[in-house]
Parts: sequence; structure tokens; C-alpha cells
Amino acid sequence: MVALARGGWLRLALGLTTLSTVFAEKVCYGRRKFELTLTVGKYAPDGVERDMILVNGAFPAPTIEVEQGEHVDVIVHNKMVHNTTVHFHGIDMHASPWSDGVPGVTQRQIGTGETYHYKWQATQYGSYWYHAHQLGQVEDGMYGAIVIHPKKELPKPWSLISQDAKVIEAIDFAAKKPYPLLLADHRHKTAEEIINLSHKANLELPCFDSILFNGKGNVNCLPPDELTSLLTPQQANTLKVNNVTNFTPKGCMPPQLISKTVSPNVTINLAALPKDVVDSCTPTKGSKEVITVHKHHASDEKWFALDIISAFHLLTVMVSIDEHPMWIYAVDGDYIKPQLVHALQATNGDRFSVLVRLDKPGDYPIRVSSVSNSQIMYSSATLRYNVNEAGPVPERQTVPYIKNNGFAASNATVFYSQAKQKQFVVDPIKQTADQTVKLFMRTAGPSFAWALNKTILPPSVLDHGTEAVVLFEPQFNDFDNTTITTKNGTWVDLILITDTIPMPPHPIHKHGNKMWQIGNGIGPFPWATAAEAAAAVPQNFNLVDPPKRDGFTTAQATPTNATWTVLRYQVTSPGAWLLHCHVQSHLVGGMAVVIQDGADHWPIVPDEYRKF
Ligand SMILES: *[C@@H]1O[C@H](CO)[C@@H](O)[C@H](O)[C@H]1NC(C)=O
Ligand SMILES: *[C@@H]1O[C@H](CO)[C@@H](O)[C@H](O)[C@H]1NC(C)=O
Ligand SMILES: *[C@@H]1O[C@H](CO)[C@@H](O)[C@H](O)[C@H]1NC(C)=O
Ligand SMILES: *[C@@H]1O[C@H](CO)[C@@H](O)[C@H](O)[C@H]1NC(C)=O
Ligand SMILES: *[C@@H]1O[C@H](CO)[C@@H](O)[C@H](O)[C@H]1NC(C)=O
Ligand SMILES: *[C@@H]1O[C@H](CO)[C@@H](O)[C@H](O)[C@H]1NC(C)=O
Ligand SMILES: *[C@@H]1O[C@H](CO)[C@@H](O)[C@H](O)[C@H]1NC(C)=O
Ligand SMILES: *[C@@H]1O[C@H](CO)[C@@H](O)[C@H](O)[C@H]1NC(C)=O
Ligand SMILES: *[C@@H]1O[C@H](CO)[C@@H](O)[C@H](O)[C@H]1NC(C)=O
Ligand SMILES: [Cu+2]
Repeated sequence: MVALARGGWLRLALGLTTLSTVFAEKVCYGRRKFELTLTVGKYAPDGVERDMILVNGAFPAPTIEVEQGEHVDVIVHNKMVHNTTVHFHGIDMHASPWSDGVPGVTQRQIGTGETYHYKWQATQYGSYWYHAHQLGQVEDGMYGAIVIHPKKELPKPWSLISQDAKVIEAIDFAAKKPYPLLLADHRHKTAEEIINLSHKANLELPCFDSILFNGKGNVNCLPPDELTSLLTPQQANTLKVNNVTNFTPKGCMPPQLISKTVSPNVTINLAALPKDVVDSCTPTKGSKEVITVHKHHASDEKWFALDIISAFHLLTVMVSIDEHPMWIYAVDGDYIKPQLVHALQATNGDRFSVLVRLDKPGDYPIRVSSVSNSQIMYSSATLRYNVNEAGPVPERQTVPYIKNNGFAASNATVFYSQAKQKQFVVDPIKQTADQTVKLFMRTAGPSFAWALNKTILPPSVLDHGTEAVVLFEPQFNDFDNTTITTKNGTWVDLILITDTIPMPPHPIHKHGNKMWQIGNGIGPFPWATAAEAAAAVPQNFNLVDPPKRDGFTTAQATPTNATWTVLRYQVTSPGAWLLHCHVQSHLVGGMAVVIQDGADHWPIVPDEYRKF
């Protein structure tokens, strides 16, 4: 048996003694029920206490673990002073669009003291996650992992890793019990405090205090010379042209440069910012996530499966385990043809399921380094195995694949490549889209206001509290800049264009279904459709076996180069779905549009949801 030290579960079990409800319950065959009670309490994930959202008394929220095909009931009790909703990231919500958890789009907010009953079927398998979708609440800690165990009969990609039956058996054994690893950036202020400060100072605040691994971490303050040594050429250049000597003690790009880069003509008020928001740094001991894997008794082949979940709110990171190559076998849930890498880049919302061969007992850092332009920050958890059986392992310095800014530590480091990602099962894709939607990403005034198409759609506009919910009262004729309407069964192209520059990368996530990235390029997009573009620049397109995900990140646009990304999907789930940037400050800043998918087969909303 592989027995895992699942700190989260243990904490949860102990924490539950004070609560009356049982977290997970198998109601009957094929149906599973989870009770989530949301409260606000003091918590110190990185050693500094602050108000956090606790789920069943703990942070992060407990793992929702189900079998593929099961019906899932998630009953959310809101015992906070703030309204909330819960979104199940990547879950297709076939026939249950009212359980997607977007205020103003799929439901009314869950008010204080209210209970909402989310119901959905786990038609998919693999690694997903859930999080609050109300303003910046995910930043206050309302997030947890979802593990959906695949059906037994589902073909697995193991034989692409090894032909050896013993190895395949060990891999299959490990993959049956993946260990969720939630990674996130964390601040000492609540999301609401940050939004308010951001508005007072009239700029975005992409500066964090720590990186958390399953809710554990510490504040690591870097000395100025180390910060300087970790600056990327791009960061160093930004400092140079502005006559600024270094990043702040917190490792952040000075805020005036953030604003100047994306909103050059906007007046900011730096005096409104307390020093500890972007400047001063105080180290803490905090706590460290140690993932301990015990011996697999049946075989000397030992493997470990990790579901890496990027719950980051803003930062994009590089992830790597010292001396342990990772076989990425699933991305955003779905199996791929396994890719052997030393490091992978993860943006907000991404999931990577990886297999690691455990062949030399010891302790190994799981390194996570920010690769975002706005901040230099790194941290690590520990992967530990065979310590008990083999006796104490002599301590030694392990060899990293990456540097602390995410760059390769040597020429031999192999990085995950989304361009080379091949799905294990290749679905047929319609070669010409039925509908084309061009979306132009831009800032809209101050650096905290963002638009997915010209006009911003902030949560405050989308959700008027008591007014119409798009799913209940769709407006098919009333087309405006923020609403896209499609017909069921048709194929839609979303062409994401970054033509105002510079422009940071945007991880664009669609609710309701996965998409294929069929093309991307650098430069303007002068074509009317993807078909025209594919005829002009065929080398930039893949209409045969492109990567499939529930979110794709647009490339950074530099002062000399715009970028474009073409995402194609088939409308299979009628309903109102949000398409948005998963950077929390961009989402709150308005970077979202609502897609009314399948207007000709609009779902009939049950009374219990319509009247909620
Ligand atoms: C944020 O600003 C709003 C509006 O001014 C105010 O109602 C709220 O109390 C503020 N919240 C915090 C945490 O400062
Ligand atoms: C930086 O310093 C140089 C030389 O003193 C000056 O010419 C330039 O205008 C300064 N740039 C900025 C952005 O202040
Ligand atoms: C900023 O102002 C200058 C001068 O008025 C103008 O040329 C430029 O286009 C403006 N930039 C933006 C991003 O609005
Ligand atoms: C890595 O590549 C650089 C440039 O190609 C080369 O100069 C250097 O010798 C290489 N280092 C190793 C360890 O191979
Ligand atoms: C909170 O939710 C309740 C119930 O949906 C709603 O009536 C109220 O307007 C919401 N409050 C805010 C501030 O949106
Ligand atoms: C859509 O864009 C047009 C042109 O910029 C603008 O006049 C209109 O107000 C926008 N509509 C909405 C709903 O923002
Ligand atoms: C996005 O804005 C462009 C103009 O900038 C407009 O042509 C296009 O119709 C808009 N798209 C949507 C979906 O509103
Ligand atoms: C929507 O279209 C998909 C794909 O053609 C189909 O499987 C599904 O049954 C349709 N849904 C409705 C409600 O018609
Ligand atoms: C960016 O644009 C410049 C010219 O403006 C071009 O020389 C360069 O090759 C472009 N970069 C990429 C990566 O295409
Ligand atoms: Cu964004």
C-alpha cells in the first residue's frame, strides 16, 4: 500500500468535530453529497494572521473526490457577512448550467445565512478545482481540489510511458490516488482591502506576500543583490529606462512602473498605499508542505501521481521537482500523450497531472518560481519518500532544474510545451467555424480596469444583486459589446487579439466546455476569419490535433509586436457562460464577456433555482 500523509484530510477530520454536518457522504449508489460551510476566521497560512474564508473550519477547502459518472450534490451554507457563489472550474455542467456558480450569469448571489444546492454530474474525469466566484473571494482562501476518478474501462496512456508490465502496474496504482497540490499566491490583506487600495491609488496591485502549497508557506524576503541577480532582461530593462535601481524589498516591480507600462496617461496616488502593500518585507517561518510517500510493498517500481493545480490569482509560475523528471499525463483533466519534462509553466486555473518515478529515497524540493514580470518570488514544498524503510537518508544538496526566477539551470532542462501537447484521444474538429467572434484585449483607463472587448464588464455591472440573471432572462436580440450569442451544435471561433501594447499574458478561461487552440501568432491579425488566416499563414495553425483545455493564455504583447490566439469550440451545452481572464484583478477589473451558448435550445431553469 502507498499510504499518503494527507494533512488536509486529517485536519479536516479533526476540524469537523465542532461542526454538525458530515463533509462527504455517499447518499446512494452513483450519488455523492458534500456539505460546505463557509465562515470567516483568523488563519495564518504563512505565519501572518489575517481574515480568511474557511470551509468547514479549514483552509484550503476540502477535496471533492468522486467517481466519473456520479451525480454530485454540493450544499453550500453561507455563514459569512458577504454574499458568495461557488464555481466548479472546468466542470462542463451538462444539463445543469444553474450550478456553474457565476453571480448575475447563472444564479443570484448566496446571501448571508442562505444555502445553495449545487447539483452536477461528473461526466468528465481527472483534475479540476472549485472556488468562490464572487469578486476576489478566491483570494481570501475559498478554493479546493476536485478529483474525479476515471471509469475503469477508460483507456489510459501508460503504455506510452513504458512497455514494461511491472512499470505500467505501478503507474496505474499511483494514478488511482493522485495527490492534489494546490499552488497559490497569497497576501496579508483581504481581496476587498486590496480592491479598495487599488482604487484609492488608481493602479493595479500585483504584489503578493508568499506562495502557498496546499495552504502552507512562508514569507521569504530576498536581499537586494539576490533580487538584482534574478531580474530577467525584460525586468532589468524596465528598471533601466525608468532610472529605478531595483525591485521593492517584497520583490515587486515598483507600482508606478506597472501603471506607466499599461496606463501611461493615468495619474496615480502612491501616497494612498501603506508601505507593507508593495514595499516592506518581513520574513516569517510559516509552515512547509511535506508530501511523504511510503513504500509500495508489491514491487520495487515506485511511482507517485501529483495533480498540480494552479490556484494562483495573478502570478504565472514555473514548477519543478529536483532530480525528478515529470511525465505530464493529463492537462486540465484530459489525458495527453505523456510528455517528459523537468519543469512546467502554470498559469491561473491550469491543472497538470504528473507521474514521478521514485528511484532514490530522500527529500526533494518541489520548486515554484514566479515568472511574471511584476514580481520575483520563489518557494518550495518537499517530496519525501522511503525515509522509514531505508533508514535515515543522509542530507545532501539536490540539483535543481530551474533557477529561482524560473529560468533553466542548465541547457539540459526540458520544459513542457503546450504547442507539442497531443491529446491521448484526438476528437474530430470541424475545419471551418460557423461563427467568428473577435475580442480585443485592452486596459480601460487605470491599470486595474481591463476589457476583453472595448468595454469593461466588472462584477458590479454583471451582478446587480437583485436584478436579472442572464440564464433566467437571456437577451438574444439585444446584442452589446459584452454579450455573444450562439446556436447549439455550431462551431465558434474566439479570436483573441492583443493590439494595444504592451500587454501582459491573459489566461482566458471559458465556462461550460473545453476549447481547442487551433492557431496563434505574433503580429497583427488582418484577416476576417480563421480560415483566411490559415490560408495565409498555415504554419501558425493546427486543425488536426491541437491542444484541448478549458483555458488558454494569450502571449505577451511587446512594444513592437501584437499577438493573436484562435480558440475553437463546439456549442454542446446551452446556457450562459462566462469567458474571462483568470487573473483575479483583471476579472474584477472587467475582463469578461458573457456567452449565451445554444440560444435555440435554451435550458428551462427549474423553479428552485429561478426563485432562489
Ligand atoms: C471598501 O470600500 C467600500 C466602499 O467604499 C466600503 O463599503 C468597504 O467597507 C471597504 N472595505 C474595506 C475592507 O475596507
Ligand atoms: C533617466 O535618466 C536620464 C539621464 O539622467 C534622463 O535623460 C532620462 O530622462 C531619465 N528617464 C526617466 C524616465 O526619468
Ligand atoms: C497618452 O497621451 C499621449 C499624448 O497625449 C498620446 O499620444 C497617447 O496615445 C496616450 N496613450 C494612451 C495609451 O492613451
Ligand atoms: C549551454 O549553451 C551555451 C550556449 O549555446 C554554451 O555556451 C554552453 O557551453 C552550454 N553549457 C552546457 C553545460 O552545455
Ligand atoms: C446579496 O445577496 C442577496 C440574495 O441574493 C441579495 O438580495 C443582495 O442584494 C445581495 N447583496 C449585494 C450587496 O449584492
Ligand atoms: C458598445 O460600444 C459602443 C461603441 O464603443 C458604445 O457606444 C456602447 O456604449 C457600448 N455598449 C455597452 C453596453 O457597453
Ligand atoms: C469587439 O470590438 C470590436 C471593435 O473593436 C467589434 O468589431 C466587435 O464586434 C466586438 N466584438 C464583440 C463580441 O462585441
Ligand atoms: C446541443 O448540441 C449537442 C451537439 O450537437 C447535442 O449533443 C445536444 O444534445 C444539444 N443539446 C440540446 C439541448 O439540444
Ligand atoms: C517583433 O517585431 C519586430 C519588428 O517590429 C520583428 O523584427 C520581430 O521578429 C518580431 N518578433 C517576433 C517574435 O516575431
Ligand atoms: Cu488578464
